[in-house]
Amino acid sequence: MTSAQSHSGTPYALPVALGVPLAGGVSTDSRIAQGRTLVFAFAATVTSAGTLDIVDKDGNAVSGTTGMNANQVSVAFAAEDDKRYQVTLSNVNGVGATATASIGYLVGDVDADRLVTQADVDAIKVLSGETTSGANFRHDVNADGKISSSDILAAKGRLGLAIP
Ligand SMILES: [Ca+2]
Ligand SMILES: [Ca+2]
Repeated sequence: MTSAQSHSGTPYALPVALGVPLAGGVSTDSRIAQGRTLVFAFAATVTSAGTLDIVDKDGNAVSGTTGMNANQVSVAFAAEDDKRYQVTLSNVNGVGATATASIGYLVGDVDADRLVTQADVDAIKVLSGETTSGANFRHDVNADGKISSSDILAAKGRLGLAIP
C-alpha cells in the first residue's frame, strides 16, 4: 500500500496515518461528518478489495462497504464524531496483502492535537473570510466551501472535547 486518505464529501482529502493502533498518535479529521470515505492507494491494480474490518476505539465492530477503482480501494462507513477508528483490509487481491489505517474524527480540532481548545477557535478566526483550499480545508469545519463565523461557532461549541 502507498497511502490512505480521508474524504468528507469535499474535494480536499486528509492524509491518514497508516498502521497506527487504537491508542497513541492518529490522524484527525476536523470537519463535520457528511458520510466518510477512506481511500487506500496500492502500487498495483486492485482486483479484489479483500476483507474489511473496522473497529472503534472500544473494539466494537463497525460496518462499512468497499469499492474498487484502478489501484484504489475506497471504504465508506458511518463515522461518529469524537471517536477513533481502525480500518483494515486483509488479503487484498487474494495475495495476503494487509493495509491498516487509523483515523479519529473530532470536529473543530483544526490543529490536530486531539483536543478542541481556544487555539483551534483562534486559528479559524485568523482565516475567516477565506475560500476553502487545499491549504486551509481543516478550518472549514462545516465543509461548506468557505471559512466563516459558522466554523468559529462550531468549534466554540465543542471546547474541551477530546479523543484519546
Ligand atoms: Ca486542537
Ligand atoms: Ca465553513
